[in-house]
Amino acid sequence: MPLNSPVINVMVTAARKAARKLARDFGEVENLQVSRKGPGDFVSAADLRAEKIIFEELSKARPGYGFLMEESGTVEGPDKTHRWIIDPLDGTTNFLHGIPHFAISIALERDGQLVNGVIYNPVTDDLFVTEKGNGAYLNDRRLRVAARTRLDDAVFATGIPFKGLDWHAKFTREIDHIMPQVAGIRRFGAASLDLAWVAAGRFDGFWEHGLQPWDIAAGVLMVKEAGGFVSDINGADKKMDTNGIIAANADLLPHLQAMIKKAGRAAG
Ligand code: 2AM
Ligand code: CA
Repeated sequence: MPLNSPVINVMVTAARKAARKLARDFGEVENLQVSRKGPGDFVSAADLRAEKIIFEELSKARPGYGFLMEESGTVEGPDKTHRWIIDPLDGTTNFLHGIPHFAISIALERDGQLVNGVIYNPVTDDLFVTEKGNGAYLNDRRLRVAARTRLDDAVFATGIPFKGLDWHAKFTREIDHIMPQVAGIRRFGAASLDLAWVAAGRFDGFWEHGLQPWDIAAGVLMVKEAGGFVSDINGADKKMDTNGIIAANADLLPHLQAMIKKAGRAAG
């Protein structure tokens, strides 16, 4: 891994340690598919266990840093300049269903700016790492967003709103509007990996409403360090505390933003 600063090593060590447990638990989940009760409670416990492993590893290596975690929320530390943003299991629905597409996502903020990110898929052993100013890597390969400029050629990833959200109709309009203009649309179910795959040039772009900081923090830096751009869902500067995201290369981002805006206007 060409990025091997001390802090990256700390993050990778924590991610790999949690991943070993998560991968074993995933094996068990595959067995539980056929049980009547299903794997729900088991998965919640696996999620928490992974978060605890990451929390303990990072606390040991960098005492005093703050935390924002999907399961345990905010933990303030005496060091107010650093904050870890952690999703111990992104793609929970996939994990629950035995679909091998999920990841651990860890980002580090310094003075409110993203400075490091690690996204790790324990099943494929894809390790994405990034450092502000020093690029983004998948294992040993430097990442660069795709160079495609034409919508006709573009494959975009998105997130289909799940149960309990109130923008299903808006999403349907977006699909109606965007689908005929692009080569393809994909829905894989783990936002951290969607962004990592934009960084890797696999997807030409990604949009999703309603995402939380832990879903996207590492991925946002990954995309930027691979030469891509991100905005919030309205096309404004992406802030960690606003929901929704659009990511793509410099040519396609304005097109994707415009299509999403137009679909929204169609609602009246
Ligand atoms: P999660 O797996 O950590 O929950 C998929 O659309 C993206 O939305 C994933 O990154 C997923 O992260 C997030 N998400 C949040 N709440 C969700 C839910 N109830 N069902 C599915 N995905 C959810
Ligand atoms: Ca998540």
